[in-house]
Amino acid sequence: MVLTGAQIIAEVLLEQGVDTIFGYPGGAVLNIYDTLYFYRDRIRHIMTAHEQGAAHAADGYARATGKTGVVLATSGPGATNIVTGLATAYMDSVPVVAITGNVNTNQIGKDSFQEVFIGGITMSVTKHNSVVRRIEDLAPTLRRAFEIAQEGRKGPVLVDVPKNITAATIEFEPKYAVKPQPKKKEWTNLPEVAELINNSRRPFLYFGGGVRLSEAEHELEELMKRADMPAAYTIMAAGLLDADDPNNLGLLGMHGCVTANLAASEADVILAVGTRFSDRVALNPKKFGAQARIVHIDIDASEINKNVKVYQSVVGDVKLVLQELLPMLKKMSHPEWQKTIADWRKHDYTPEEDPTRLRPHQVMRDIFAMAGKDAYYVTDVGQHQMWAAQYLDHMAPGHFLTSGGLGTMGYGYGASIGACLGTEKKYPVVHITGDGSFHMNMNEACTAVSYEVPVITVIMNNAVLGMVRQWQTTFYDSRYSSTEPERKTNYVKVAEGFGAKGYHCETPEEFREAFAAALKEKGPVWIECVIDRNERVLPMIPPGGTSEDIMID
Ligand SMILES: Cc1ncc(C[n+]2csc(CCOP(=O)(O)OP(=O)(O)O)c2C)c(N)n1
Repeated sequence: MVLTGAQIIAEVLLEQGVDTIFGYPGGAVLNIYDTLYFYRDRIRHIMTAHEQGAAHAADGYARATGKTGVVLATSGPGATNIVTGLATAYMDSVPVVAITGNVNTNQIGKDSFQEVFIGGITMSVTKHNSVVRRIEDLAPTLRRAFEIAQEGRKGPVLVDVPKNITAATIEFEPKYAVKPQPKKKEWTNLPEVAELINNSRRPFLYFGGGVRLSEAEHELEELMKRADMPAAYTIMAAGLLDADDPNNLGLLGMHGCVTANLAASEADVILAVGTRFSDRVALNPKKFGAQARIVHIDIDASEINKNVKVYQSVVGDVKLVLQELLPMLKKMSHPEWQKTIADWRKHDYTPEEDPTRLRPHQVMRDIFAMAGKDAYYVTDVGQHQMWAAQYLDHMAPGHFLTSGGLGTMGYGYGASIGACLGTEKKYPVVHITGDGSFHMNMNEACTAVSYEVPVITVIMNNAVLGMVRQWQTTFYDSRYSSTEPERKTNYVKVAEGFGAKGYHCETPEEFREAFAAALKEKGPVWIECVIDRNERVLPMIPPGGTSEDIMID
């Protein structure tokens, strides 16, 4: 059948199983939007308040469903508005396909109205991108974009489509999309890796988001059990382990648990799985795991020896590698190592309870107790993000959504909307934010209202840019330069202005009441929690530090 470029885009989306996309219209994508009008019963288009929100929504949708998220934006400012969303997805390996409109091919390179070279701009924050210059390339380029987004290490791909290409016509042949599957390889050094683990007296497992992406939670738990291997994780894997598992040492790195960081320093073998030794974990890459032989298992060969030099490496899908490794491991027990760890645990940081005011760890625990394991928890960036990672308990796999790599303030609301719509509003979605971050994305409340998305936003209002201010307290002699903005925002009124519900809470009792009411709402709710501006995220290791530099007060 002969179709226009715009129709081909819609048809390829359907081929790929896409039923929801996030975007914002404009001149260069008018043909696409006109076509979407005719496909509206099969492709749901969610119009956000801002293209950045749409990009984060596509990301949240992808993280929550495992499918590829799709964002559509017009040329020029529409395209540049999605850049932060793509960079966020890129850093956290999230499969997203971005379709941008552009000026007609004969206007490219002439500083035409709303022209930017989005391919150049996004080159370093996408796995791949292309400008479609001929109608015959449109369907294959789009299909390939979906493959690349899901293949190997997942990530965002951008396809830029000039307006005349969306109007041009060509014969279109439908194809069945096949989702790329992880590939088995010959991992010849697995017996050596197994021997290292079998002979270790102080083994330590450190894992990240790759475990979730390859759905290897079961294999990971099996490994911990069989090798009696204490484990710690990055923020990308927060909530994957049962909090009561005796081998769960908690978060690792800058704001990680004392025990986890000490264990990394004292281990004789470190198995790093689906992770990348980021500077938030290997704060001092030369000293990270100084006493250990390090084995790195990761899908991306370019991560091997990038930040930390390792003794052995296995490049491949984490689940498949672990499935082969497990039968080679002996059933071990390490009573001495476990005793040392138990002693360290006594020094782990525990904040004090206070029933009269809102303390961050209590709020997180109350949220988890009321929303439960199956809720989705989505954060913005700052102290509240770390409190969420530290104190939310054992979540269902993939139910903790956070901008780990880029640290994007403003990620949370869009991502929450994407997660909630992607999962057909089946689970509570709790958006945990700070007052600073929320001022970057609260405009998306209108999207949540329009589409009746029942996201519960908990605003941890310390009236300051808490995380930056904490650094100023610690490293800049408490000179609070531009971190105390003295905003006068009345969250309850603003929520109501958007057509949402708002609550203001100052005590645990008020919070629990508001949260219980919010869980019953059909639309978005904001709950402002007033907390002290001097609350800090502890423990903390300064950049470049080691476990010797852990601060707990
Ligand atoms: C887009 C963006 N701009 C700036 C920063 C730097 N930054 C990191 S945390 C933070 C403060 C966040 O404040 P808030 O959202 O109120 O959270 P809190 O730390 O108080 O919990 C800032 C400014 C960032 N991460 N992202």
